[in-house]
Amino acid sequence: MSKIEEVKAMLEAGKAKLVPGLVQEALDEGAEVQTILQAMIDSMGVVGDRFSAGEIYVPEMLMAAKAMSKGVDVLKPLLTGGTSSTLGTCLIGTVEGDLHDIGKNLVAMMIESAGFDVVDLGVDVSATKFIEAIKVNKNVTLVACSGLLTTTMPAMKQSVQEIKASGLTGFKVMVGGAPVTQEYANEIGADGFAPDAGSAAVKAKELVKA
Ligand code: B1M
Repeated sequence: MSKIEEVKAMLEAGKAKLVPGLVQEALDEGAEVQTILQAMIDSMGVVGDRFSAGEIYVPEMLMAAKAMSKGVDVLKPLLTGGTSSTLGTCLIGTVEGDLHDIGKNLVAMMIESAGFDVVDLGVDVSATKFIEAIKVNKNVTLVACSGLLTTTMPAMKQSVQEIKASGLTGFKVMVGGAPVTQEYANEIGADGFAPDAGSAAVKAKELVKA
């Protein structure tokens, strides 16, 4: 079994103590950072499929998520470059009712490395909390809303629409997450959408420079 296959197997088994060491070993053997990251993202897909099939339950999903986070911690210094921040502040959060944060954390990391100061509002972020954060943080140029559940897509819509109706200006609003599409982003009035963390960083720059 290759080192990356071992990372995948241990992540899918929720072995949070073993995954970081295996990720480091994969790096030491010369595996590309993006290859390891993609392997871990694929494994979370496997975990989701097993959950859908009733083979595992929420605690196992949670353990896999913890293992993924620990693995990402090893990659983080290699994913984020040393760009000095000049593009302003990006507020990011997972929308109200939604506790998924792995994708949001990856997006935050990539946006930070693209040259933004990132303020992470965490998970279960209401429209009101987004708006308050726009008011209290300096030079907010981007608000990024993540959502993983179809049931919380209305909360994403509410956030985007309340932010837009708040009268506050000087920033763009971007959305993303597994159930979100460009069509949905257009429908709810977001300024931008990206399907993954890499393209989120590209889109973020594009939006604030426009
Ligand atoms: Co949940 N969960 N979960 N879960 N979970 C999913 C999302 C699900 C698809 C699993 C399944 O059924 N197959 C399903 C949603 C179904 C649906 O809505 N259609 C689901 C469900 C049902 C639930 C619960 C309701 C289960 C229950 O309680 N019965 C519950 C809801 C809790 C809540 O939020 N209120 C729940 C709970 C959990 C855990 C807490 C156990 C855990 C999350 C832990 C954590 O995040 N700290 C968890 C997990 C781990 C998953 C899966 C297995 C993995 C998610 C993940 O981290 N993926 C997931 C199955 C799956 O994704 N296939 C599942 C890896 C991550 C890197 O990808 O987050 O998609 P992702 O992010 C990507 C892109 O989406 C994009 O870039 C990222 C990186 O490339 N992206 C953006 C994300 N945000 C973006 C923002 C952008 C741009 C791009 O711009 C702003």
